[in-house]
Amino acid sequence: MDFKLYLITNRKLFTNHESLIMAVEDALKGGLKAVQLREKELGTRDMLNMAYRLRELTKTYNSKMFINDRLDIALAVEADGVHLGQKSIPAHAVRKIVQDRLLIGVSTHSLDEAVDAEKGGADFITLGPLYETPSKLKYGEPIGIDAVREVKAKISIPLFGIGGVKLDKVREVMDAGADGVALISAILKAENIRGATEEFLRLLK
Ligand code: 3NM
Repeated sequence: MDFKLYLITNRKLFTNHESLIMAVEDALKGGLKAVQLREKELGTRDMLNMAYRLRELTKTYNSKMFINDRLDIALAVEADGVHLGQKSIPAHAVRKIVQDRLLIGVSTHSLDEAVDAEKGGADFITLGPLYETPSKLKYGEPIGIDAVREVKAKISIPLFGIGGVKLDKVREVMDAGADGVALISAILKAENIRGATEEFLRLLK
């Protein structure tokens, strides 16, 4: 994986789609090289339109783009990859369709899920939530930083720590053996999105 910072979108933090796109562009200007369009409960056509916009932008800034859950949209816009949840079509089924055309990321929350993702042919995983997140109910209780060490000892694909990762947690996550961090609010809720992105990238060097 040629990136260590993985930004995930959430349109609910913005008043409209355009301001989300502009926020992602600010992060790209700060040097972001991987973004995941994760827009649950958005209509297929709206999502496709956003994905096209993001594809254009990520090409301009030489960044990878992943689409959450929707393999059809990932294929339609020629994304770099698809990011699967535990309820998505599983990695092995996606691999059969796309072979090496798309990268496959999988969200995992335990050692078992991580091992399964690797067996299924995932290229990388996110593991979390490591820390408290604003939407605790959605992602469950924090699994803690030691989970990173435990999982890294059992898998060989890259792991991105996720869930409540802020600037002051980066060192701890990387010291536990993670290959990078994945996050939403520490960048998308920042006053200065470009500056926050630059700061994360500096710490991840
Ligand atoms: N997935 P923030 S935690 C999208 O544990 C997501 O799989 C998680 O947002 C998981 O960086 C999470 O604002 C939320 O905490 C990440």
